[in-house]
Amino acid sequence: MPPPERLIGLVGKTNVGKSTFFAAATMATVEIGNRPFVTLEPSVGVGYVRKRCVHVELGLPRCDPASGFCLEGWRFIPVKLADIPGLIPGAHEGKGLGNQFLDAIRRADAVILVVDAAGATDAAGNPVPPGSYDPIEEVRWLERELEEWMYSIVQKDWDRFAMKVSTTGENPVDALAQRLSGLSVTRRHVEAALKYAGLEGRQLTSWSREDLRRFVAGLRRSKPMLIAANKADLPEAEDNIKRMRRELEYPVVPTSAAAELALRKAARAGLIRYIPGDSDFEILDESRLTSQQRRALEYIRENVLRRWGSTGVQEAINRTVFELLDMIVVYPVEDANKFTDGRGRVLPDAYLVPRGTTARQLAYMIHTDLGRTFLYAVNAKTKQRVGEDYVLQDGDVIKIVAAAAKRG
Ligand SMILES: Nc1nc2c(ncn2[C@@H]2O[C@H](COP(=O)(O)OP(=O)(O)OP(=O)(O)O)[C@@H](O)[C@H]2O)c(=O)[nH]1
Ligand SMILES: [Mg+2]
Repeated sequence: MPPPERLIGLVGKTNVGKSTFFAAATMATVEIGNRPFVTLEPSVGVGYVRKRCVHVELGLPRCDPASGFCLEGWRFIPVKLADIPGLIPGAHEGKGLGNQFLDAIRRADAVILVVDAAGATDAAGNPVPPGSYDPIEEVRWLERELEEWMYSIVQKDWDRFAMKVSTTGENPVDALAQRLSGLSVTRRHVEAALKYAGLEGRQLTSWSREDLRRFVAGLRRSKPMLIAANKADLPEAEDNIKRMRRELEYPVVPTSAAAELALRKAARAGLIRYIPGDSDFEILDESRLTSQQRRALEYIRENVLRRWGSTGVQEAINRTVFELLDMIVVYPVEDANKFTDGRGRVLPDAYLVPRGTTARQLAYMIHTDLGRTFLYAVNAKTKQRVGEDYVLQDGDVIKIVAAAAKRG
């Protein structure tokens, strides 16, 4: 069984382009519209990180991905994305669509906060002239809404929980991690939040409401977050993005989800050659373009690709996975000389695993039996044997050798 796919939640104010980002990244069909609350239910789809494929480094002519795909030497490895209905200030009190659907990000490993960097929508998501609304203000109240949502989950039955922990003498860190595992909060996150709140070593029963709030503030920070400064194609976005980069404590990636969606559609229709994440595209057949299509493509080239280097959608996903979640890519194979699996497929699997994963842990991800009967691994690039504690490096190609079993 391959490692669980990472889940990235797309969160933000209503009418900022979350569904457009989702549609561009997954090529799924979802409703998009310039008014508040178009999306009513969360949906999950498959997007991809983009990385140079190891088949290029190994001098192989091609590879055979079992999932995802490889385009001109770029390997696209699946990650899950969740498109979530939009928020407005007061969502935690039920305003707009409320915040029940934030439950969709409970299991999210990281969040891309999609923000209208052009300020073209007011706090309630109504269209206004670009430049009218401050995206930094948007980020600040979104943080508050996320925190209120988490608080409502954490404080539920708190007194009884605190009492139980104190009477059973359970380790509070373990108890909290257990209690919050549904928020994909781990022991490490709990420790960081306790430290942030200055509550290390304090009895849970002695916490005041204020203490609990500070703890939740710390917890919110444990959900890694990146800002997609969307609508970056509009001229009003430029100064806002500069300010956001200066003032916000999150990575800020300028994006034009609308441009990415248009480019992917044009590529799929065979009108242009464009690999998601590229800094330019190539028109394949001038004669098939309407003048309107040509103008739209020119607009994207001038206002997005030349200005920002790419549409930013791929960069936002890549940085979320590789920087915020600190994942690396490893390629398990069964034949360390041919770089194939048992069926002769070249480099079929590209696993996203946390940095620090060992050879033995990788074996377990492939198959529990393989983990149990692990003997040693072979680094297929160097043909060297490595032991169970070998820490995998980004781009490693690894063969696992196990006892008895034929597999490996
Ligand atoms: N200029 C510009 N407009 C965009 C961009 N991305 C999305 N839009 C437009 O913004 C509007 C809202 O897009 P959606 O993707 O439906 O927004 P949403 O955040 O999913 O909104 P709700 O689901 O209603 O909360 C649409 O008119 C999109 O065409 C962008 O990068 N640039
Ligand atoms: Mg939507």
